[in-house]
Amino acid sequence: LQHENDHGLLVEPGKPEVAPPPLYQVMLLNDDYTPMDFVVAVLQNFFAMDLDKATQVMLHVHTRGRGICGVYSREVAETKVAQVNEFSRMNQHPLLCTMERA
Ligand code: NFA
Repeated sequence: LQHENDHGLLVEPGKPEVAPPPLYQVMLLNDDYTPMDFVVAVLQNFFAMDLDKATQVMLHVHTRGRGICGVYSREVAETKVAQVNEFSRMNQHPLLCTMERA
């Protein structure tokens, strides 16, 4: 009998699942207080960006209000969001990381 997999899709037991998992954009939101160099360090350390790319993305978030850090499966995106927000709070910065369906 059909049942739902982790992503809410109907699947046949024993039949291989070929559909890719849903993807999520991990976003950073601008604020007035988090230092630019802290945001750059977050992008380098949690999203594997080099200094030039991290600076570009930070300036995009700063000028446009939000920006995409990366696109991941739900599990990976949830872990990135939790780790970035924990790290920001640990350093007393209000930087906010969120995720949304791609
Ligand atoms: N707007 C922040 C500042 O002027 C920098 C910032 C960029 C914060 C990107 C959050 C995200 N210090």
